[in-house]
Amino acid sequence: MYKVIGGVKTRAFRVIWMLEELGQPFELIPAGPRTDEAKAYNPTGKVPAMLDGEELLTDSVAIMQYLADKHGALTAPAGTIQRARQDAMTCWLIDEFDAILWATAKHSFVWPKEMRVPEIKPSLKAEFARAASVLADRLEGPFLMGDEITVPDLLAVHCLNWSIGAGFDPVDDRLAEWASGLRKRDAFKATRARDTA
Ligand SMILES: N[C@@H](CCC(=O)N[C@@H](CS)C(=O)NCC(=O)O)C(=O)O
Repeated sequence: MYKVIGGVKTRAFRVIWMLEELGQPFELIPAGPRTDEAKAYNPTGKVPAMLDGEELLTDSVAIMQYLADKHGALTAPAGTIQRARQDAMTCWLIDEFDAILWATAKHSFVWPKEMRVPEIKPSLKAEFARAASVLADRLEGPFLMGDEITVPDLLAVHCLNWSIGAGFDPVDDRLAEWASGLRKRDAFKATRARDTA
């Protein structure tokens, strides 16, 4: 059985959501970022990490894509043009969504006070809003890559939820509507339910 190290208030949410979508059983080992529990698995203290048997995997996006490939769902097959486009979308989301949110977190509470530059936050929020409108313009089907749900859908919705929690401005209505459709999925609800479990 898979073992996920982390909690749903972190990027581990993405991995748990993917496992729920795939219907794969897993054990959740609660561990906050940089805690001794996290370091017992991943020396950097970063979460999520995941054990597949004896093998430790790190980085939420790498783990999501590994699971999708391994179970042959929520992804285009490797070596196809669709997969290259899907991976481009994943990379774009890391650059334009995740990195902006993470920079905001670092300047809010992650870094020690003396390293924070709060004045940068309005600019990061504006950059995120611009990226969100670009994504809204790119929405073509029920999912980011068209008719099928894929890894970038989970990544993008997690980032949008993170942006709401971080007090960013609401995104374009088209994007909000698409995200709200994804939040109705049983796998999403099961993941969220772990927050209060
Ligand atoms: N790119 C990594 C980032 C992991 C990460 O930074 N996680 C945060 C919690 S969401 C963390 O563990 N932070 C602790 C630290 O940076 O020291 C991923 O997607 O898994």
